Amino acid sequence: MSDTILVTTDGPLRMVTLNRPDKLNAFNEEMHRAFRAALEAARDDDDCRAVLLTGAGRGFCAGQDLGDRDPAKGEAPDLGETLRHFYNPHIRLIREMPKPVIAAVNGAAAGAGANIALACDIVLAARSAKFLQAFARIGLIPDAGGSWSLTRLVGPARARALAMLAEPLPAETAAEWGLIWKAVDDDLLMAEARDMAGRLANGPTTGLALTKQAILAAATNDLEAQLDLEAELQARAGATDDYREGVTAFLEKRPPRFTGL
Ligand code: LHQ
Repeated sequence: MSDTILVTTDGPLRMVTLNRPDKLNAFNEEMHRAFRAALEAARDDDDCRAVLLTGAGRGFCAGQDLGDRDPAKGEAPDLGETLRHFYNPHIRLIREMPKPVIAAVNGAAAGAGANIALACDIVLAARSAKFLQAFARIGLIPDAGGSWSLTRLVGPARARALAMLAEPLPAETAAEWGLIWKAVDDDLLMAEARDMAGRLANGPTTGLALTKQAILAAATNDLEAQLDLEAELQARAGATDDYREGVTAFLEKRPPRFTGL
């Protein structure tokens, strides 16, 4: 098991830590493989009911390790293949994970590192963290789903400026603009993120998974298609043990004990 990704388990909560702190957790191939394996394991383990993603050291993730994709070292690398093989599967795994994925952005989130955070369901960031679409600084376009997420989260005017100017966006502005959920004091970030992720890990997992599916589909559906989808997904949510437990607990005026089933 590679030490570029650390995985710990706390009951139903899985914590995944990007761990190349000397490189601000930039991705090399070993880390790509370990990250994918950690996401697949979280997806496939029914005892895991939420994932908390963060970075070791002072950064969250500086995107691709540029030393690993240096065009000056021989033949120019095929970046399309890097995306198809590595980043695109990461983004699909996060978006399609049938349980909540929370990002605790502890420091700089740059390039694909920023866009991996934006693929998560809820993003908390330390007040000192910054989001940087660094791509234009090296002649590239936003990838790892960034051109899609940015445009939908903050609209095309802000997406274009963020991508073309490649200026760092402070966490508080990111929250004001709706790019992320919340900026919190640096020393409170991990406690707040663990608390939130722990609550979600004890939540109605199937209903939460269907919720993220509905919101993802809303990005491309028209209202008619979305109403049909809501009816279909709600039928599934309504058939869960957790729906029965939620209603019973409400009527009995006690907190629900969800099992995720
Ligand atoms: C790094 C990196 C890094 C290597 C910091 N690589 N060492 C997809 C397809 C295929 C290929 C291309 O890419 C992509 C997607 C992408 O992600 S493209 C975008 C790649 N990322 C960037 O361009 C960001 C580069 N990093 C930065 O701009 C800065 O490091 C930020 C603004 C993130 C942080 O700045 P500082 O806080 O001033 O830290 P620093 O620059 O001093 O970095 C600390 C160390 O980390 C340093 O190493 P050193 O040995 O000098 O201490 C950096 O060289 C290293 N590092 N990012 N991406």
